[in-house]
Amino acid sequence: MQSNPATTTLSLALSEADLEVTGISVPQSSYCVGQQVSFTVTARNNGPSNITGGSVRIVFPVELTGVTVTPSVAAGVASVTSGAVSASQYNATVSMNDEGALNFLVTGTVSALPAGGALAVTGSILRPADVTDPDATNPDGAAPTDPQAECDAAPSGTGCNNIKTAAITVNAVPTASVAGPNQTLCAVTTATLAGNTPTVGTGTGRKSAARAHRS
Ligand SMILES: [Ca+2]
Ligand SMILES: [Ca+2]
Repeated sequence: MQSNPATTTLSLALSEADLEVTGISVPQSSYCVGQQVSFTVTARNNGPSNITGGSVRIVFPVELTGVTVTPSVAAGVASVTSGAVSASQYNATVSMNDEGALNFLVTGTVSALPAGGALAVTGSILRPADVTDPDATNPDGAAPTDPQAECDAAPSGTGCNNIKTAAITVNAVPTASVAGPNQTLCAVTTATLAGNTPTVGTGTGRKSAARAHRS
């Protein structure tokens, strides 16, 4: 004996949000070793859905020490639920309504000259598990954890607007062997510069004979 089929209503909400790191702004063209550096990462929800539980990650090199990160609302409705610096990363959990944006002001001290003479920094924003991002969603069903893996996954393929990088120039200590060209000397730096050796050449000299004076 069979009962009549019971009817229930099931609501499904499909959430999609194009999350983007719109840029990394650096106020100074170059910095000195020992100086405080600051830069701002801006993350935005281009919508259409609101998100809760997105992740913002900022990665910086070990030469940037004593790092603090101060978030603030850049546009619309957005907030940071939690955020912390650990090793060479800052990770935050964020909520952002459609068209909301957050600024993250990063400050730290350049403790040593980084490889290549620049601090390489990266800012990224990652979707929460229940929201798809049109250019950064791995459809494998696993919860998203790696911004680059989500960014490069099919079907959108390599690249996305969720990750931005910047190279912040740090002035090298001048060396004696390059005393000639213009160099930036940092106030906290001392350098001994050798004078340039004058160019040595050969030429023909001529001596005029003194005229005898007739009387
Ligand atoms: Ca995106
Ligand atoms: Ca992609």
